[in-house]
Order: sequence, then structure tokens, then C-alpha cells
Amino acid sequence: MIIKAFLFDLDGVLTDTSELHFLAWKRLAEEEGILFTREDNEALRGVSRRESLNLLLKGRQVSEEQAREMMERKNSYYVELVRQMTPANLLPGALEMIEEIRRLGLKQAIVSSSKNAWLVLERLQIGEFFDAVIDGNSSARSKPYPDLFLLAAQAVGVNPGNCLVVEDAQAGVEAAHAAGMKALGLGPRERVGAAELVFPSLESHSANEVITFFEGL
Ligand code: B16
Ligand code: MG
Repeated sequence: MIIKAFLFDLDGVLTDTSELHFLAWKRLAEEEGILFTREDNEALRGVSRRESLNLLLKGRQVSEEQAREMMERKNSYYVELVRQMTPANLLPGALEMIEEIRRLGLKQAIVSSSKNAWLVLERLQIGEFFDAVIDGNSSARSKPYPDLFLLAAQAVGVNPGNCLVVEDAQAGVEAAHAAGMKALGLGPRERVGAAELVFPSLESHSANEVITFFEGL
């Protein structure tokens, strides 16, 4: 496989906002008298805001209006935390990799389920590196559906078969495969083991090494 574009997930790949999502959901859960642990939070990784709320409610029935209010409340807590982010919140190896991809002249895009992706990119000061930003506002169907990745391929003008997805979530790897793309998974195998290649993180890995690995597939 020849890689012509890298499609990066944002949360959990270039920065670790999952802790901030956790703190915001936990604050909402406490206000609603629901137990929500760090372990519960793992299931929310890469999943849309709506689906995250469903998981947090653990079967508790709420009206559409209540659900909307809860999502807004959680989001205001989350945005409050994101506003405090700086470029120091980039994960180790992230900046080196996107700089290298730019030097190599390949396309790169952000593909995030988050509706706050632009705000996060702004805080990290890396928006200028990307040829396209596809986020939770781009399509009604989020990961594990392939829609966001297919939109990104179209936006950068590269066939899905030449796009390599970098993901930290099972839902994201599933979405990549559904889009006909291969994936580099970051994190434990039990989470991203379906990816063709798995690294603990981007630290100490180069884009060139990834390109060479996938050339052999
Ligand atoms: P928001 P990703 C995902 O982003 C997060 O991993 C997930 O935990 C979150 O619920 C989702 O975005 C929606 O985020 O509430 O900000 O719209 O990993 O696809 O970059
Ligand atoms: Mg993610």
C-alpha cells in the first residue's frame, strides 16, 4: 500500500483530551447522582457526544430536552478546560510527525468526532499543518461509520486506499476499515488491536518508518 495521506484522529492521538472529557462528564454525573468512573470513561473514547451521554446514563430514561441540556452542560465544562490548553499539551512525538509529513510533501488531515476540534487545534497552534479538518460538525454519522474518513479522503483528493488512519479508539479503527483504509493504532492492543500496526504512542516513531511498513502490505 502506498500512503499518500495521513488522517489523524485528534483526541488521544495528537493530544490527550480524554482526561478533560472525563472531568467534564464526571462533573455532570455527580450533579445528576450517577456513578461515573475512569474505567467507565474508556468506553467513551472516540464516541460521539450523544452516544457518550447514553453510555453515562446507563439505561436511565430522560426526555429529549433533558438530554440536550445535559450535553450542553457537559460541553460548557469541557470547553472551560480546553481553553486552558497550550502547545505543551501536544503528546510526545506528535509535532515531530506532522512536521515530517509536511516535509515529505504528503497530505494530512484531522478526522475527529469532536465538535470542538477547531478550538483544540487553535489551542495547540497546529491548524496550519492540515490540508483539511473534518470534525463532528461535518456529518451526522460519527465513528464507527466510515463517513468522516471518506469526507477527509475527498477533501484532500486522495483515494481511500491510499489513506492511512492514525487512531486511539476501537470505534475509529472500525470506521477506518469500513472506509477501506488501513490503520495505525496507538495504545493497548485490547483497544486498537484490529489496526494493521500498533504503537504505544507516536513517541520515537517516524512517518518514514510507518510508510515503509505499509509499503510491504
Ligand atoms: P465533543 P476524537 C472524540 O474525538 C472523543 O474521543 C470523544 O471522547 C468525544 O466524546 C467525541 O470526540 C465528541 O466530542 O463532545 O467535543 O463533540 O477522538 O474522534 O478526536
Ligand atoms: Mg480519539
